[in-house]
Amino acid sequence: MRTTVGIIGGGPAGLLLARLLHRAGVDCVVLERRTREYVERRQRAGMLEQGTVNALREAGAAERLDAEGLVHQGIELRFDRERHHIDFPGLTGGRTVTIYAQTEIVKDLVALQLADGPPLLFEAAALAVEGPRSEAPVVRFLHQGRERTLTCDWVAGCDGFHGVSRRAFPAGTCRSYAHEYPYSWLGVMAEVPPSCEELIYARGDRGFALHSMRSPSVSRFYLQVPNGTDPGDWADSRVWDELDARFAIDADWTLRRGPITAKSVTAMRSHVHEPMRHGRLLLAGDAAHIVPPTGAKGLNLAVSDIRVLARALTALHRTGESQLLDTYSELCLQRVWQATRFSDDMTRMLHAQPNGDAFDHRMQLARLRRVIASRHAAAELAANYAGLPLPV
Ligand code: RFL
Ligand code: PHB
Repeated sequence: MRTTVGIIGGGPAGLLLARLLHRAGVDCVVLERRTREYVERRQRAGMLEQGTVNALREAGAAERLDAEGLVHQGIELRFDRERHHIDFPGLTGGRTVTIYAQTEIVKDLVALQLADGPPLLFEAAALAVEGPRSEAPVVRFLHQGRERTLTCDWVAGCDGFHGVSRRAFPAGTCRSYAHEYPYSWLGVMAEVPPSCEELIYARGDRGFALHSMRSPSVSRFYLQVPNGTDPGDWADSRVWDELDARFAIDADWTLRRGPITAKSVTAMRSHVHEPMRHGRLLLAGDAAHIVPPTGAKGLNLAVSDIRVLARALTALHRTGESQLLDTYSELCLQRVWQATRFSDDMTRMLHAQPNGDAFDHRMQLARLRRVIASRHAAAELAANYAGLPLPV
C-alpha cells in the first residue's frame, strides 16, 4: 500500500487528522490496532475546551456534539466543607467548556470515516516505522494474520502512550521528561442523574474526588486511591460512602446514588517527548505527551496538535510551503508545557499527599484560599482550564 500520510492510531488524534486531511484533499490511511467496538467503548475524557469544539466543527464532525454536548459555565471547588464556584465566562471574557464524552467523539469520527473517508483499518497493528529520515518512510504492520507495509510521504504517530512511533526516534535525537504521581484514580460510571450542574473538584484529608457527568442521566466519578489499587476491592457501597465523605459540605447537598456500570483504575503521570518530529515522522497527542487528568487537558492537547499538523500538511500539499511543518514541534511543545504545568499544579493542589506533613496540607489550603480570594488567581485558573490560545 502507498499513501501520502500514514496515520498510526485510530484514537481521537488519528481520526481527527484523517478527517481534516480528507477534507483538504490530502490522501491518508489510518491503522488501528484494536477493533471498532473496543475503541468506541474505551472510557476516557469528557471535558472539551472551546477550541476543541471548534476543531470538531471545522472537521464536519460536530452535529451530535452541538445537539447533545452540555455547555458548562465553570467548575466548583470544594475544601474545608465549603463550596466555591469559579465562573469561567466572567473571568475569561465569555469562554465556556463543553461536556461530551471522548467515546462519542470517536464514534462520530469513525462513522464519518467509514461512510466517505479514506481507509481505516481495524486490527491493524503497526510494528515499526522504518526510514523516518528517508523520502519514503515505511510502516510495517500486522493485519489479518499477515505482515504488510504502508509506504508514505509522511507518517503521523497518533498511537498513544503505549504506541510504537516514539521508538523510531534513534537514541540521541530525543529526550523524555517524566513524572509519576504517588496516587491513582478509581473511575466510576453510574446510571444516575448528576447531583450537580457543574463539575466538582473536591480536596479533603481522605483524598481527592471529582464529580463529572456524561449526560443528564449518567454520572462519572473519580476517587484518589493508592497506586496498585484493585478496582475489585471497591464494592459499590464503599464507592458511594467514600464519595459521600469526600464531597461533604456544611450546606444542604445530597449525592444521588444509582447502579454502577464500570470501575477502572488509572495511573497519574506526566510525560513529554521532545522533539515531536524526526524527519518525516510527526508525533501527536498522547504518543508525544501525557498529563494527569486533573486539568482535563489530554484530549484537548491532542486536538490542538492535530489542528497544527493538518494545517502544516495541507499547506505543504497545496503550495509546497513547509514553514509550518518545520516549526510544528516547537509550536506544539510551548502549549504542551503550559498544559503540563497547569495539570501538575491542579494535581498537587487537590490531592492528599500520601506522606505529606502538616505543612504540605497548609500549603494546599493556602493555594485554594488564594484562588477563592483573588480574582487574578481565579482568572489564571479559569484561563488555563478553558484553554490557552491555540498555536495557529
Ligand atoms: P489514544 O486515545 O490513546 O489513541 C491512540 C490509538 O492508537 C492505537 N494504537 C495503535 N494502533 C496501531 N498500531 C499500534 N502499534 C498502536 N498502538 C496504539 C490505540 O489502540 C488507540 O486507539 O491517544 P490520542 O488519540 O492521542 O488521544 C488522547 C486522549 O485519549 C487522552 O489524552 C485523553 O483521554 C486524556 N484524558 C482527558 N483529556 C481531556 O482533554 N479531558 C478530560 O476530561 C480527560 N479525562 C483522560 C481523562 C484520560 C483518562 N485516562 C484513562 C488516562 C480521564 C481519564 C481517566
Ligand atoms: C471526565 O469527565 O471524565 C473528566 C472531567 C474532568 C477531568 C477529568 C475527567 O478533569
